Amino acid sequence: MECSDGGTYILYSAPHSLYAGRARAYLIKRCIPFEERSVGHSSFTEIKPIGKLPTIPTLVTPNGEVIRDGAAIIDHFESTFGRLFRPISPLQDMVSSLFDVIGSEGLRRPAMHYRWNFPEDNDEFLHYHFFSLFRPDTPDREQKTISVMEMLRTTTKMRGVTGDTKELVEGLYIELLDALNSHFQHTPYLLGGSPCIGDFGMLAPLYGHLARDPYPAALMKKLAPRVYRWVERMNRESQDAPEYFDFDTDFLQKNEIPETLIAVLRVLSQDFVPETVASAKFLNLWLSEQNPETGSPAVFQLGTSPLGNVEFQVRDHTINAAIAPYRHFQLQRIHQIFDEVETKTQIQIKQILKSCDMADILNVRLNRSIGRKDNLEVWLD
Ligand SMILES: N[C@@H](CCC(=O)N[C@@H](CS)C(=O)NCC(=O)O)C(=O)O
Repeated sequence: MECSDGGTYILYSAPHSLYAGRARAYLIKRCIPFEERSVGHSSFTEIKPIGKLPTIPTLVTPNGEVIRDGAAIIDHFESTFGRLFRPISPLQDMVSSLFDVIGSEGLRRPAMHYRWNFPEDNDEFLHYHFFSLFRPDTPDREQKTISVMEMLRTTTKMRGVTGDTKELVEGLYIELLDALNSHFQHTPYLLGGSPCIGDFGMLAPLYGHLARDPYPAALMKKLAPRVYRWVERMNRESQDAPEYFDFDTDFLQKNEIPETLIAVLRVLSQDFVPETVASAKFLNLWLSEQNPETGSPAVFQLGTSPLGNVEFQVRDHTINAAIAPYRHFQLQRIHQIFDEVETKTQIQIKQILKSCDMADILNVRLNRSIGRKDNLEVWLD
């Protein structure tokens, strides 16, 4: 199968970035030749205006196309060079897409908490990484490093981690590690012998923050060795699954969704569903009041939350988190998969979502769609 258009790609990224980890793993698994560059590289100045936001990952293809956003980078390869990591079975495709959106949007609380709330263990390591983003001749390099780190530390609260919710966030994360660790007893990847789109989404928080920063890395190694091995495996070109002995390299049998994976989704549903329901309610009201122009941005700069916050309940705790339309943008794929299949398959999808307490996800739809134009997520008609 043709994998790429032959030349070398440039990936603007950073070793400690949450979202860059997802795109990097995809390029590795797809055997795409690429060179990683820092956002501090002089060439990024020309790329930034085309990417519209200075976020990583941003990819430049051999013919000069600039693609900002991890999901868009993956979609580019899946649609241009062949569908390799999106299962053909609509049930598996739906589960894979669900893991993708939860990985990229639903695990920011543990990812931020375990990065920023353990300064004694993490800060020296993080300082090295953030300092290294700036070129050595950058004026006030140290001060700039501290400012970036302090700005990002505030996003922990923005996502809903406070003194009142900290234990809940930790409890849910430990349950997730436990459930994933049990699942990986049976298969090397979420859906069998090959990674799916959902593996890449889940890798975003589970690699860049949770498997690398000193405090959570130790926790993962100690509590969930199989999850740690999956993180390693996802960053290697080969299947890297010797401990599964003769496991093949395909997805599981048509339509098979293992019970251990349902158990993982059940853990994830606990805050993902109420947050998504509350966020959709908020945004639908906001859309009817503000009626944003078609083509206006539905994405904002990191550290800002211009739309406001929502409150939702998880196990008797109230979480207050910033609104991010992006999760609804990604959920559109799940709605599209559901809408396009025959009734019999729709019933099976509903059964699976019900069994993992995610039935509401199908009904949580915004009154306006979100699309992508010139590298930005924008409101459509
Ligand atoms: N939706 C984007 C999010 C990318 C993102 O927020 N990346 C972070 C680093 S992990 C970033 O570049 N932040 C810098 C900024 O927003 O200015 C994606 O999936 O690629």
